[in-house]
Amino acid sequence: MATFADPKIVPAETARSAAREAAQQHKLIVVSNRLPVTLAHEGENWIAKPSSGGLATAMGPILKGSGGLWIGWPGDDGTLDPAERDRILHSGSEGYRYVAAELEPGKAQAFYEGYANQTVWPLFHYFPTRMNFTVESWDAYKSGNHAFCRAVSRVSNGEDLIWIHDYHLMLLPDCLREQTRNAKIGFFLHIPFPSSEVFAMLPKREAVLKGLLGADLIAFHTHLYLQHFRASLLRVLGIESQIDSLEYDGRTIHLEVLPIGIAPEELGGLIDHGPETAKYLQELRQRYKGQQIMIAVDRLDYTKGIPNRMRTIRRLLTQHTELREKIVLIQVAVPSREGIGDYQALRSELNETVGEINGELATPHWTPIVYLRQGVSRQELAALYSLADIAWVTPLRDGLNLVAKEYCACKPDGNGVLVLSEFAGAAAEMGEALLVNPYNEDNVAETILRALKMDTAERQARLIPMRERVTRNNVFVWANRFLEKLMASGQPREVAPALNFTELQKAYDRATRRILIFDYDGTLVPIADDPTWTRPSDELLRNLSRLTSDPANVVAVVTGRRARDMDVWLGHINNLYLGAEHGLMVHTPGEPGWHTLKGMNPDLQWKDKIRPVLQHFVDRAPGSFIEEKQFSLVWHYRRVEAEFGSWLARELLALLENLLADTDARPLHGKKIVEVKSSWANKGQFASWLLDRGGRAEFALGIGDDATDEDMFARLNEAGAFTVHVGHSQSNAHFRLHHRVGIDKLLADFLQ
Ligand code: GDG
Repeated sequence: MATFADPKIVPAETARSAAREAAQQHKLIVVSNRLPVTLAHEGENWIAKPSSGGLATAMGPILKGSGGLWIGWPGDDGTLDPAERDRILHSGSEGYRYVAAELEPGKAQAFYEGYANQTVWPLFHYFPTRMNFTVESWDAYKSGNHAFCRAVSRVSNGEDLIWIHDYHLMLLPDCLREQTRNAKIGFFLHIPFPSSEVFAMLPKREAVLKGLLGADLIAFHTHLYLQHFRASLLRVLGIESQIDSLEYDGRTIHLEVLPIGIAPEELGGLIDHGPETAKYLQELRQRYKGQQIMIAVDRLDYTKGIPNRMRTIRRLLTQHTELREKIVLIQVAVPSREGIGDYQALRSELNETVGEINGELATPHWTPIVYLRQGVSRQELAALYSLADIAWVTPLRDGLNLVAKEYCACKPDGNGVLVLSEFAGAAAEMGEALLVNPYNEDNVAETILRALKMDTAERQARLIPMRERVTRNNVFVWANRFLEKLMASGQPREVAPALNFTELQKAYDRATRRILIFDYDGTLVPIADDPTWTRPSDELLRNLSRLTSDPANVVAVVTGRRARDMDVWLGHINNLYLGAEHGLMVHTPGEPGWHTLKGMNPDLQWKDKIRPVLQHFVDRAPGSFIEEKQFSLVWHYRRVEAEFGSWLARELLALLENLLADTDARPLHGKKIVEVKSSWANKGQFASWLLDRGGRAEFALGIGDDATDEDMFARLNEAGAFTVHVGHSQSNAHFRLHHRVGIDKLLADFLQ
C-alpha cells in the first residue's frame, strides 16, 4: 500500500516548488469572492480569522514565494476604517498580502446573495425552478465584478499572473482584459458547468460567456463540464472551439480539465500526529462501540441532497429493523447563505425531518441520526472521517466534492466505503466508489446496505487506489498544473496592427490612380441569418456610386455569391466591377452581362455526384438548404441547431474530401456553410486580373472578413496594397478593423 512517504507519489514539496518557480517570474494575484481570512468581531474588537480550506493551503507557499497577493472580500460590514481593516488583515497574514476588494457600501450582500447565488448557483446545479433573477441583482453582480477589477488594477502592473476563482467573478476576466493585453488571466470554475440546454436558460448568458472569454485559460473539474461550456459557446455565441482551445478576439484561449485536489497531509496527518484528533477519535470509538458509523459532511445547501439522505435512512431502518441500534448517521451540516429563503426553508425542513425520525426511532441507548448543524474543527473532522465505516456523499449535483477525497485521506488502512453520487464531479476520478443515483432513494438504500456488509478485502481493494490517487493528485499538483498552463498560455500572437485611418486617407488623397476591392457579406453588409436579407443600405449604395464616379478609382466588389444577387443589388452602379462566385464570374463596367474570369471553363461533372450527398444532409438537418451557383454548390446550415450543424458539417467535409479526391473541386468550410467549388476559383485570381486591368495604380486597398479573402490579401500584398481584415481571426492582411462598422467611416472619409 502506498503511503505519503512513498517515492512513487509526487511529493507535495516538488509540486509546490515547480509552481513557485513559475510564479516567481511574474507576480501571482489570486482573486476569489472571499479572502482566506474572515474579519470577525471578538468582543469589542475585530480580528482576522484564517479559514483552513485546501485552496488557502495550496496557494500559501506559492504566494509567499512569488511576492504575490490574494484579493477578496474579507467579510466585514463596511463600517471599519480601511486603514484599520488593512492593519487587521495584515496581522492575520500568512507571509503574503491580503487585499480587500472594496464593494460599494451595502452592496456586498446583494452581490453575493443575488445573481451569483440565486441565479447562477441554482441553474448551474440543475435547479432552474429555484432560479431567481432581477435586474437589480444583475446590476449588483456587474458592479461587484467591476469593484474586483478596480482592486486588481490597483495592485497589478499589467504583466502579472492573475488567477480568478469561481462563479461570483465570471465578468472579471473581460473587465481586466479591457485594461491589459499582457497579463495572463486564468479562470477556474469550482461548480459544474451545466449542459448547454440548461445554460441557455441563464438570463444574461451572452454577457457571462463574453466575460469568461477575457481569460487566457479557463479550467473545469471535469471533461463533461468543458464539453458543456464548448457547446454553450457554440449555441449562445456561435463560437466554434477545439477540445482544448478556441480563437477569440485575436487571442488563443486555452481550455483545461483540472479536478481540484486536497492537501492530504494537512488532514490525514492529524490522525497519526494530532494529539487532539487522537484523543477525540478514542472517545468516539468508545462512544460508538459495536455500531457502524456513517459520516456525511456538507454545507447546508439544497444541492447536497441532505433531505434525500434522511428519507433514505428512515427507509433503511423501517425496512431492516435488524439495523436499529447497529448503525448511526453523523451528519455535519454547516449553515450557509442564511440570508436566502431557500436555505432558511431547508434548515427548517431538516430540523423537522431529523426530529421526526429520531423521535420515532430512537431508543434510550441510541439515536439514529446525530445532527450537527454547526461546523466542527479540522481535528474533529479528521477523527470523524477516520471513525466512519462509510462516507455517505450523495449530492444531487456538485462541482467536485472535497469530502469524498478527504474521507480517503483519513483512512490510512483503506478500511472504509465511499458511497458517492454520480452527479458529483469527483465521481469522474473515483470509479472504485459505490456510485449511486441520489434521486433513486431505493437504490441508495440498497447500496448503503451493501456497504454495511462489505468485507474488509473489498473495502480496501476499492479505497486504496482512490486514496493513492487523492494523494498523488493533491491540491499542490493541481495548482502547479494550472499555473504551468497559465504561464504557457496567452503568448501574444502576431496580430496585424489596427488600421490607421489618417495614414490611409493621406495615401488615398496623394494617389492619382487607385484600385479598391471590397468583399460583400461581413464587410460591406452585416452577416444575416438568411443570405437573401443582406441587401445594401441606401447609404452604402450612395457611397459606392460616389467612389466609382471619381475617374481616378477602379472599384470592385467581389463575393462568393451568385452573379444574379450582385446584379440585383449592385448592378445599377456605374463603373463598378463585380466579381461573383469567388471571382470566377466577372462583370466589367461598360460591357453587358457576365463572363468567366480569363475565359476559364471549369469541368463541372462533380456537381452531379455531390448534389445528392448535400441533399442527404438537408434531409438530416431541417432548416438547412442547398444553394446552387453556376460553378459551385453550397450547403447552408445557419438555421440548424448550432452543435448539430457543426457536427454534421465536419462529417460532410470529411466525406467530400474523399469524394472529390480525383477532381479539381474542393470543399471549403465558411461561416455556417460548406461550399464545393473549383480550387482555382478564388479571389486572388480576381485581384490579379483587376490589378492588370487597373494599370499602374499608386494606391490599392483590399478589405474582407473571412477565409476566402485571404487569397486576395496575399495577391494584393505582393502589389504593396493596404490589406485590411475585418474581425479577429488570423489573417494575411497587413491591418485589422475590429468591426465592419469601421468601413462606413472609411468610405465616408474617402469621400470628404
Ligand atoms: C465548492 C463546490 C467543489 C465542511 N464542514 C466542515 C468543514 N467542511 C469543509 C469540508 C470540505 C469543504 O468544507 C466543503 O467542500 P465541498 O467540495 O464539499 O463543497 P463546497 O463548499 O460546495 O465547494 C464543490 C469545491 O468548491 C472545490 O472546488 O468541490 O463542488 O461546490 O473541505 O471538509 N470543515 C470544517 N468543519 C466543518 O464542519 N473544518
